[in-house]
Amino acid sequence: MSVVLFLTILLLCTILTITPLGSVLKNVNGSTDEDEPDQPVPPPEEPDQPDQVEEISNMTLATGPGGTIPSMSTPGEKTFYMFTSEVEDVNEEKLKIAGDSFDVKTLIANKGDKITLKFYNVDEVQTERHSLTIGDPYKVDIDVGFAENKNATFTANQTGVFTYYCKYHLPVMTGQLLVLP
Ligand SMILES: [Cu+2]
Repeated sequence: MSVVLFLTILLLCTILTITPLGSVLKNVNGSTDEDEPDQPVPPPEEPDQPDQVEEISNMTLATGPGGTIPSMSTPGEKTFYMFTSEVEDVNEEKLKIAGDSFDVKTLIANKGDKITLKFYNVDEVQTERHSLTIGDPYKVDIDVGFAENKNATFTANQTGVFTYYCKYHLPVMTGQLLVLP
């Protein structure tokens, strides 16, 4: 009888020692179970990642045939594309001003930059001329008729703020060229 009792106690002790281990193991598993709910969170992000890659690849296709995204800033060079623009609903007779403007109203460059201005007359009125003119010291005068476009290139040797304007639509059709030191 005492042997049976001893065996029973031994069995109970074994169960008691194993059970905490089991629960510890369960806790370890439990902690990974807790991590698993986080794992379903990334899957919603995963569909986004292909979209981002797609967008970037589209940008790459749109901007660079070499497959890299160009920085669009060549040291010492700046190219500006400028279009004529029209402010809608300007009653020119009542206000005594034109509704014309440049689409870009501020140009920023560094001293020494080789600046290229590309000016496009996109005015719907066929008789309307526009100019992109800068006085001293740069002496730029691009004059374009209907659907024309022309370029001008100069070096920004002098710092300061310089007004550019259209000879035909003063004083409203103006902008500022800022040349930083
Ligand atoms: Cu003009």
